[in-house]
Amino acid sequence: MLYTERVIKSVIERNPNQPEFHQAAKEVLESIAPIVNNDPKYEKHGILERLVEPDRQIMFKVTWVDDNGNVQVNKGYRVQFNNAIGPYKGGLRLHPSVNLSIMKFLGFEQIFKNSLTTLPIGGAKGGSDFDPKGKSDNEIFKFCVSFMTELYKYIGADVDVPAGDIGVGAREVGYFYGAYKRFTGLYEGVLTGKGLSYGGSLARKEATGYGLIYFVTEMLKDAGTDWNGKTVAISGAGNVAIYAAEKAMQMGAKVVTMSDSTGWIYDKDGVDLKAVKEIKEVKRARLSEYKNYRPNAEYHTEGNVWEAKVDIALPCATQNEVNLEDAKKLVANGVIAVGEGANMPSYPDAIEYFQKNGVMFAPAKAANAGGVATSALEMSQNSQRLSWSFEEVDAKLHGIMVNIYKQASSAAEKCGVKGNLVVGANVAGFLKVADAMIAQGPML
Ligand code: NDP
Ligand code: 2IT
Repeated sequence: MLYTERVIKSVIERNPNQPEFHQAAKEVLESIAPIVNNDPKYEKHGILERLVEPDRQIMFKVTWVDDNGNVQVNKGYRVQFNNAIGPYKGGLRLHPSVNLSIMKFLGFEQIFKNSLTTLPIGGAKGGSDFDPKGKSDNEIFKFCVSFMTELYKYIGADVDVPAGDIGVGAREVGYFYGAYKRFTGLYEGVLTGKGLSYGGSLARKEATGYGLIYFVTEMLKDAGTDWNGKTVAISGAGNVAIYAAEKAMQMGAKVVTMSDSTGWIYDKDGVDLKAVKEIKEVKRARLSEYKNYRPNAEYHTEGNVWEAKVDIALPCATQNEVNLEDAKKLVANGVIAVGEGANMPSYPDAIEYFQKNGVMFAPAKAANAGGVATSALEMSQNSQRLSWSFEEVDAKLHGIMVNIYKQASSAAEKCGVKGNLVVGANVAGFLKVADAMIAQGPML
């Protein structure tokens, strides 16, 4: 059995009941198989066995008292996967579905994504099964402080730098940061996605969504086309979805769908983003309210956004939200490109179906790397004790996304699978990390 096949088998055997982690590991290992199986140095250094085992998995109890005086208990996690090329870096997710499998798939993906950014950041992820929905501001604060009573021991500006993800935006990062500062007495860049008044970076809020559009722009350009006049389906209505929609519109596209966990909107005239921002960012309400702003739009609780006839699809909500059936619908409706804003939003058979049907496919770890890349720019600004203008950060983000596209497409070409950015991104991300691991010896 080939080296990569043996490691895939052992990942499945040694990590039972972690389907998301298996899925992420399998995709990376299958992509890099031609390279790794043809050069004995990787096996000699045990690179794959070391890569698929996190350096450390911290699991802890988070207790807090709700507004009714009841004690609540949640599970807290931080998976520090790999720090070969820089301090651990990756978001914190607050969602009831969070479990170790999801933390590990996200932390594993983050290693290669962060490598692709060309910036010095390792891979990690954390979070909790806490459900922020319907919680008061006071409850969110109490949860965040309690979470940090444990997490602060394991992080630091040069150790591990968390940020936002699902359920964690500027408000939560602020509470985490205040608690960290109180517990340690340190005023340092230990988190990114901070508010602008205390060390945050301009353009970090927009970065993942804008970066996704910059990446897809390069992919479209290679095919001789652009966003102008294209119809776009976006899932999600959170941080990534909103700013992907904003930039796509600036590029001349018409976004016709968005969704949240209770339903989805179809607005044939183009989504009113101001309304979506008010509903989701200000009121923290449900997308069903969209009809109050645009009575002619459709709101559905059945089916999903992939039913809409569009040219470009951008899944920006969560993992495994595009299955084979969805892929078939999109292809039948003439989709030309798919860009993943969320992490691992497409099932493997859906990706295969897109690729077999000539749909351009921008994989998450390349296409959504703009968020973490701008987090790394926030770290740079914090270290310098300076802050850069919006234009400066946005220009750097743009350059990084163009560079990631070049890395992924040229790696794909070198591997003999021109245009396969899944393989290209995995190979390009892997090579740098493996090189750094070999150079530093078999310590971790
Ligand atoms: P947000 O919490 O801001 O938004 C998430 C959106 O997706 C919400 O509209 C939410 O609906 C919806 N959603 C979340 N989970 C589900 C679910 N299980 N089923 C249906 N809808 C769901 O998160 P982000 O926008 O930050 O993150 C979205 C995706 O992008 C995630 O996969 C994340 O890992 C990824 N990502 C985020 C980055 C960032 O910088 N924030 C960077 C790179 C990737 P509702 O409002 O009802 O909760
Ligand atoms: O998935 C991701 O890349 C993020 N949630 C952003 C992580 C970060 O450290 O900015």
